[in-house]
Amino acid sequence: MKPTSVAGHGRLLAATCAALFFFSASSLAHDGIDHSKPAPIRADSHAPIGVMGDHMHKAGEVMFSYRYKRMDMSGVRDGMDDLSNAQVLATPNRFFGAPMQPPGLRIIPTEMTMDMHMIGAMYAPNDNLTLMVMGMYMKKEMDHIVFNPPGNAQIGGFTTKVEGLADTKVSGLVRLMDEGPTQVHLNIGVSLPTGSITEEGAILTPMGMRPRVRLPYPMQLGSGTVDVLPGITYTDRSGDISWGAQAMATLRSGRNSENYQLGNAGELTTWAAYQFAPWVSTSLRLKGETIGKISGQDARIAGPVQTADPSNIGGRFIEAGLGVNLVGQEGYIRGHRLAIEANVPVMQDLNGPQMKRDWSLMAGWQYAF
Ligand SMILES: [Cu+2]
Repeated sequence: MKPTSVAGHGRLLAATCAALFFFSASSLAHDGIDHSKPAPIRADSHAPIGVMGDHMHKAGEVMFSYRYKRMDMSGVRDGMDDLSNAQVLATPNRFFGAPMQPPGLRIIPTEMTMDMHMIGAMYAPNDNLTLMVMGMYMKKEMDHIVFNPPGNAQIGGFTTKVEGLADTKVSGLVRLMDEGPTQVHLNIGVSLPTGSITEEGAILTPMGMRPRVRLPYPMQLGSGTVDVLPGITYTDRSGDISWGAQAMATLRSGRNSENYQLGNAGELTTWAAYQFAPWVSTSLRLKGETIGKISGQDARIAGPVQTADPSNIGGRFIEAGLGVNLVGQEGYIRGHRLAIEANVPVMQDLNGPQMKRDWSLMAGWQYAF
């Protein structure tokens, strides 16, 4: 554009054009965005998909999400030491002395898989509060091998399977700080005991019988207690790099109907993400976790197997995760997010003989409007 008119008017026009040019040029240089398109949505404005309650919404916004998580476990470890079958069989049976209970463990879990389907909704009644609810449907499967009463011969194996609704989480995210990219909020939640703690299955005993019994603690679907879930989340970014951290606890209240309480748990996670373009970011995450032992005992859970002993639960874990976040920018895919994250244990120090974590994978879809 060029001013073409005479003297005074010309100079005014020239100044206006120059100002307009500078304004648009500087705004282009600043964010590199063509303003004829809708503003970009950043893939890394959400944490890696494995982090829950990481972001808040603006007043009136609603978000729906679906997450799928698969977790695989195998082998047996006590503390930091892997145990051979012979070492597991040499472990004293807590229930020895009761009818049909041999002195040592005779059933060894070999593999466990968990499949979780999580449906979530978020709603922000105002800018400083986001409400969140998450329901979960869970499937668990555990393979075992069984040894005869002296423990010198394997007599067979069996698999137990359960599936059903797990516990339901309801939380509120309360904004503490909103300084440009620097965001801090409190996570205040409760877990409601919608998951069953009386799941049963058929097993094979060392005597070769196949009774149907109450399954051990790791095969139950819920905690049976109302659990309080306090936490705090920090997120930040600079240019194409974003990062965050979250501390979360699970505090059990009282004992459940079967007279026990799962251990309290604490989790600390931190991540960093790099945005290649607004629609795609990749992340690296570290997670530290501590899970306490069970207090009390379900009188209907007994057997020569490590999982029936309420002191063989939990431990200390460090996991590393690699993730990808995608978000649609235009047309009908605008605002739809897809994300995936894989986690592997870096360290696991287990409370008594338990199966080891191998890996977990989470994939999810999210859409806000
Ligand atoms: Cu959301």
